[in-house]
Amino acid sequence: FLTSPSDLGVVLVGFSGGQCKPGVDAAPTALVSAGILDQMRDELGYTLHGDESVQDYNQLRPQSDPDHRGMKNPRAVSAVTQGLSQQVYNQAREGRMVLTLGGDHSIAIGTIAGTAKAIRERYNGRKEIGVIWVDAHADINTPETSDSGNVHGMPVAFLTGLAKSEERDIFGWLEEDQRLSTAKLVYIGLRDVDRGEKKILRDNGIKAFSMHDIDRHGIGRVVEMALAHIGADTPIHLSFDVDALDPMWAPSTGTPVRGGLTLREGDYIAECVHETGQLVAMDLVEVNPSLEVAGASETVRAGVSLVRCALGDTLL
Ligand code: 5AB
Ligand code: MN
Ligand code: MN
Ligand code: MN
Repeated sequence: FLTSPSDLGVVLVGFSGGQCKPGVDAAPTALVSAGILDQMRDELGYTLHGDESVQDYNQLRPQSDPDHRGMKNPRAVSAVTQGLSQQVYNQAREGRMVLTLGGDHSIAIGTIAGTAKAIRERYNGRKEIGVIWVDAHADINTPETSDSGNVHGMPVAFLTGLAKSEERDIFGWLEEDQRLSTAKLVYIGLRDVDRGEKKILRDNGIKAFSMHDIDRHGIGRVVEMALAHIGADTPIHLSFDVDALDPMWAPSTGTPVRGGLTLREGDYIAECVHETGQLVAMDLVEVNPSLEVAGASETVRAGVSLVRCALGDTLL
């Protein structure tokens, strides 16, 4: 599905406005300092494209940004994700794999909108992307079902059109060719899903593998079923929230939930997605080096490992 398989578009997003805890904007710098881009170049052999200096997207604050339908920082998150959708689209349009390092998970509104549009164009509207969303959370609240008002808990609702907006400066810019079908979405790792979200998942028949499913079937079978749901003919965008991992492996994140994936299970998901040859884009989000500082380097290392596995690092 990639026309230039050894070219990697890199998007570094220092942004924290989709939630309330400062520090998640520092993740791209921490990941780059840990050598993630050097490893992509020197060990995995990619040619890198895009701005390798981290953009401070927190600067992009509208003059006035009052809550809207309960959403916090709605115009800021909208402006950042709209810009990102263009940036990711520009890279994907060249046939490159696109790697985005966040930032909180609200940024996936932009990254997935960008790949969705690029893939539709590449196949003249005959193909759409599938998304594998690896997370402790479903991130499918609408502004109305959300208790927190944090947009990082809503990206999937906006991307699928389950949440819609008429205001151009508050996600009204999202167009049909930037959207994701609920049928082409699959979750792995869920264990903290809000009541309203459970109803949305049920009502729309969305495929989801919780930690319970992983305990029952094992990670091998779950990944097999998830990939079968997406289908071998479908380009994949992998959106990986580091909080899918158990806090034992990734303590430095804004909304940790115990009982999660081991690092090996996370790496295994990423390796299997790579093996399909269908991966066209990956997000790594929600690393917050300023939380649980003792475990920050562990969390960063876990993030580097997940990206390496998804982009083709092999054990043997
Ligand atoms: B994350 C919660 N469902 O909507 C909400 O980390 C948590 O991107 C969202 O997965 C967690 O605020 C968002 C309670
Ligand atoms: Mn999460
Ligand atoms: Mn998330
Ligand atoms: Mn989180």
